[in-house]
Parts: sequence; C-alpha cells; structure tokens
Amino acid sequence: MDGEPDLWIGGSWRHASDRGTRDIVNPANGSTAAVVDEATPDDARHAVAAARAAFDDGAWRATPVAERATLLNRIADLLQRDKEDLARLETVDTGKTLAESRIDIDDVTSVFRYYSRLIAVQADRVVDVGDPAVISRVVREPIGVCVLIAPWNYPLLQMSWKIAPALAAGCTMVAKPSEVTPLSTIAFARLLEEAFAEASVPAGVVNLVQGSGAALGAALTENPAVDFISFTGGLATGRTIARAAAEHVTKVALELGGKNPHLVFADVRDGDWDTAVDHVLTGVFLHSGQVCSAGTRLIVEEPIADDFVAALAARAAKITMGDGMDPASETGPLVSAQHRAKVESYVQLGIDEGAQLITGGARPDDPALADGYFYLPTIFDRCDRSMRIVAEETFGPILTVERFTDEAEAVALGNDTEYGLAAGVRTSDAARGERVVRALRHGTVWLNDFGYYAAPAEWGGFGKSGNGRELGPTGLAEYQEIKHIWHNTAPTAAGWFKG
Ligand code: TXE
Repeated sequence: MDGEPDLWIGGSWRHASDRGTRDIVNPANGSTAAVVDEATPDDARHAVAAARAAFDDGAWRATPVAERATLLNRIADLLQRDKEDLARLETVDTGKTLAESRIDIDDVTSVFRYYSRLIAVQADRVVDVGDPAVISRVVREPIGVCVLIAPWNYPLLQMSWKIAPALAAGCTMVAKPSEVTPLSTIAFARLLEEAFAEASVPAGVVNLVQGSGAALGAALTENPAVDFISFTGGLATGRTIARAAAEHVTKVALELGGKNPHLVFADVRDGDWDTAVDHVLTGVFLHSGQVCSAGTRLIVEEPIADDFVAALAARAAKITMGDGMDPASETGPLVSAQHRAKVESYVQLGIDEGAQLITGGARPDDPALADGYFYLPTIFDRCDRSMRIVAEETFGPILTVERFTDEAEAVALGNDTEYGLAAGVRTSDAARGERVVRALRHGTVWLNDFGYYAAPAEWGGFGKSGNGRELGPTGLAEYQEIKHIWHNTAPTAAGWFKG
C-alpha cells in the first residue's frame, strides 16, 4: 500500500514482478484511497508454489492441534487490537458505514475464536470392524493447498470465513481479495505475519496476491498444485471457476449470491407491524443492497400489501445516505461507478418491464454526494416472476414487490428462483411459520427476523447459490480430507489363494 510491497509470497513481501499497480478508489467521493501492487499471473503461480512447498514440507500440517488453536485465538486478539484501523480501511474501500465495518471486524474475530475452539475438540472416530485385533479409525487431515477468492461487499469477513478454517485444518493457502477492495486483507496479512512470527509458523502457509480475477484466475484455478478452491462472488465467475477446476478434478466450494424472498403474511397486522416493516427495510437496504442474502423480493399477502408498501416507501425515503465515515450516514454508496451503472440498468429494465416505481429510481440530488457512487433506495410494486428484475441478482438498493393470496402460493413464489441462499418469513402464526420455513428451499431461513448469521451455524446455498458450506463444523470439514486407517495388531494370512 502506498509504496510498501503488498504481495506476500513465501513469507516475504514483494512488489508485482512487472511493478504494476492499481488505484483503489474511495466510492464515497471518487478519490484515490491507496495505490496497491497488482499481481501478475507469474506472481500468482509463485504464490501457489510457495503454498505447495509449505504444505509438502510437512512441518505446518504436523503442528499440534493445541498450537493451531492458540494461534487462531492470538489472531483474534490482534484483530481486536487493530479493530479501529481495519474498520476504517473497510469503510474507505467499500463505502459501508463505519458502524457496519466495526461489526464486521467483531464478526471476523468471532470466526477465528470459533474455529480455535472447534479444532481443539475435534476427535477422530473409532470404528468397530468386528475384529478385536483391528484398530480402525477415521481421521481428518488438511486437504492441502487452498485458493481463497473473496468478493468486495464484505472483504475481510468473507476472507476470514475461508482463512480461519483453512488454518485450523492445517492447510496452506493463497488468498486473493477482490481487486476493488484489497486494503483490509493486506492489513490483515501484516497482522498474520506478526502472529506467525510469534508462533514460528513456517513461511508460505498464507500467501496473498491481489489483482484482477480475469488476469489471475487461470494461474490460481487451473493450477494442478491446488487442492481446493473456495470462492465467493457472482454466478458467472463461479461457473468459470468450476469449469477451470474440473480439469484437475480440484474440489470447489462456491457461494454465488442469491435472489432472496421475504414472505410477509397478513397476520403481521395483529402483531408487531412496525418491526415487520423495519426488518424488510433493513433486509434489503442495509449496505445499499450489496449483500448476498439481501431480502430483495418482498412477497406480501394481498390484504396488507398496499399499506405495507406505503409504510416501507415512507421509511425508505428517509434513509440518510452519506460518506460511511460520517456517523450521521445510515448507508453509504455503491462500491464503484461500474456497479452503479449495473444497478441503474436494472432500474431501467424494471421500468421497461412494466413494474411500478414507488420510490427512488435515481441518484440522490444532494450536491455533497455528487462525486460518490450513491443511489437512492428504490421500490418497485406490481412485479411478477416473469420479470428479469425479479429473477436476477441486482446487488443494489432495489426491492421488488409481488403479492400472494394463500400460503401455498407464497411458498411457490418463495421457491421460484434459480438461487437458494436465504429467505425470510414474517407471521404471528407459529405453526404456519414452522410449515413455511421447512417448505422453503434456501440455505438460511429467518422466521420473524432477517439477516443474521453466526459462526457456529453453516452458511451456503441451495440451487445456483452454490455448493459447499462455510461456517460451522461443515465449514471446517471443507478443508479436510477424511482418511480411514485400518491397523491390524495381529495379522494372519488371508488364506484366499492356496498355492
Ligand atoms: O464479482 P466476481 P463482480 C454478484 C453480484 C455482482 C456480480 C458481479 O450480483 O453484481 O456478482 O460482481 C474474482 N477466476 N456478487 O464482477 O467477478 C474477482 O477478482 C478467478 C455476489 O465483482 O464474481 C473477485 O475477487 N477469480 C457476491 C471475486 O472473483 C475471478 C459478492 C468476485 O468477483 C475470476 C460479489 C476468474 N476468472 C458479487 N473473475 C456474493 N456471493 O456475495 C473474477 N474473479
């Protein structure tokens, strides 16, 4: 960053081999926040080779589990020590409010603490094979060299969901943050260097490259030295990576976003109406909708639809936009000019498709926001499932509204998506709530709440939202191979062949 080398390969910090750099833009005002090294494909190949050498050397993967658990806890301590600096970098880079960034760093910390605890108690399984002379057990071993590719909406958070279990498992890795938002991951790698030096972790266990996914993709994902790729990003890139990985039968885990329904039943009128409105509003407009689990499809029961949409629109119009560093800001800009152009094209598409624009649909007219990539919270009513704006991930502050008349229709609409990452259900009827959450085909379903996740609970999608899971015990298992060891303590001849 700003003259310091940003690529961490084989334990040493380097500039890009061709000295290329990239300007990192603050989306709140369009200024250059930092200049960072832009890795070449050769740099990426060196990083994979360093991770391979560190894994094959064997010392790291043989580290006692207790030492790895202590290391993860120490990383968590350092994250808290540096919380404010990391949060500020995250805000400058992504545009999200500082309050959100601070929550992100706390969540990153909790992921390291969770995997520290989990790895410490993970036990092998002893299997009874029916012969007392045989000791048979199933053990877990690190999968090997991992390539970890993260997106720009939750840069360090998404990366931590990968690095923490990979380290816990004893893997080595190459981390590649989004080229749009690398700053917090670079700072985090410096923090890792400190923790690794204290714990004598060998060079090359974690390597960091940043640069364009299109340029570095092949070096990272078609590389036979890689054992596992964990990717979070868009559906199109996920497909490309899965195809590339197929060549060497490399295992992949993919989290590819969603088009998440929020089902609201008319009985919320008898319950806490304001909280229901609040949760739908927050579910879609937090972080300006740049959230893979954002509740972008409101599916609301007909009798309350007009009132509910009116209440939402009134509150959406009052959302305070501004620089994430300003404590008065409730939401920040979109991440880049390019991304805002994509969101704007979806708004135009919604209008062309005949959806009814209720609020938003424009950039804010406040001159103080003119240099940033801001976009107003936008609501479209009278949408239906034939519209692309209802089917495709817009990844911006756009809520579409569909209406239903009975429970079966609500479930059918909620499941009518090629994705399946997350869904919300609001009802004051507990029995109906339980029926509907079981009927929805999504990886996370919130009943009378929205947006929460926890390190001990799996996160991931059904359908084209991807495969594999992050967080929870399954999020650790992704980084482990399973081995069955059969030890015969009193072998005798099999006697099968007589000669
Ligand atoms: O993501 P990409 P983009 C969705 C959202 C968004 C769309 C496109 O709808 O509008 O994806 O966003 C790296 N080989 N999500 O283009 O390209 C890239 O450098 C290897 C949902 O920014 O998927 C970055 O590090 N890597 C999502 C990462 O992939 C490649 C969050 C994600 O970028 C690569 C973000 C290649 N060929 C966007 N091409 C979620 N699931 O939350 C790119 N990359």
